[in-house]
Amino acid sequence: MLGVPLDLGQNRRGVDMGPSAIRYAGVRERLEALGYNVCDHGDLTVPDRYEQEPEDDLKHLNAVVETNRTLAKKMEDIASGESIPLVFGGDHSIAIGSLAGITRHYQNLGVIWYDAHGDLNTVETSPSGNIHGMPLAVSLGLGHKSLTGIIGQKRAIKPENIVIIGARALDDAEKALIQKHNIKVFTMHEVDRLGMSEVINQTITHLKDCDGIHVSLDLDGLDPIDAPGVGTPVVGGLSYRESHLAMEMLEETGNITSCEFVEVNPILDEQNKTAEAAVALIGSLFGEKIR
Ligand code: 4U7
Ligand code: MN
Ligand code: MN
Ligand code: MN
Repeated sequence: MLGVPLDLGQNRRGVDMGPSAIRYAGVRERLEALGYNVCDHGDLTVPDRYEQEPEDDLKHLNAVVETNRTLAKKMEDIASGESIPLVFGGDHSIAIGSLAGITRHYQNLGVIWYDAHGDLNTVETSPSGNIHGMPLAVSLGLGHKSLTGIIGQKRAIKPENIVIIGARALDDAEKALIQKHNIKVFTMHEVDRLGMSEVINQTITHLKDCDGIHVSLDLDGLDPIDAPGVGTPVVGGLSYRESHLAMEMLEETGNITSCEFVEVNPILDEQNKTAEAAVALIGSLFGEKIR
């Protein structure tokens, strides 16, 4: 386990407390009860928001780059062993560093992006300038060169190795990019039509040639009723039960090699409900069964 209490990839205060909230919700005990030998690497030291200069088009670029460089090195170390890296955010910009590190060990990594958003903006297309809306584009090698520089190669992830699940708030430029690169997306429309069981079956088929699969779960993929403690909630999302089913089915494949749970914001939450949902989903992704 590794916490990355970074909040500079977006505007709302509080997401830096995500790792504490997830730990407080009992993630370690949950994993130990499943028989795992848990190694907690603690939280990465991140630059403080109060010490930041205001920046215009790309907010807090240098601090986000610095944090993700450190994270990439750390992830490269953790992923090299027998262990399954489990990262707690922090905002979603930390996926830049985690994917940069993990892909040093995989030729053909698959990524499941469980999110209300596409996170496929670049500095040119971003409506907000917030880097948490850009990590998937960066992983494809698209965006500001300081960000893509972290991944160290042209692209960390191939477009055909991405599956987005739960999308319901895509910007126009993101839609164009999805079409251009033919990225597999199960929007809420497809989830409603197919059901989560079929969505996950098709996801598994889509990623069958990957040598590892990383799950990047943004808690705003869930409906705000089940996960109110997020900075960018979008109504009409994935339910708690659908999300459990998704995690359980992914666990059954035995092919998940790393994961991250991001965007938990305890300040906006209702009695740690969102962190508790994250921990329950982590339980399912690591093999917890109802029976
Ligand atoms: B998250 C947004 F414009 N697309 O780029 C943007 F709607 O990591 C939101 O998925 C990004 O929570 C949300 O700022 C990023 C906006
Ligand atoms: Mn999101
Ligand atoms: Mn996201
Ligand atoms: Mn968000």
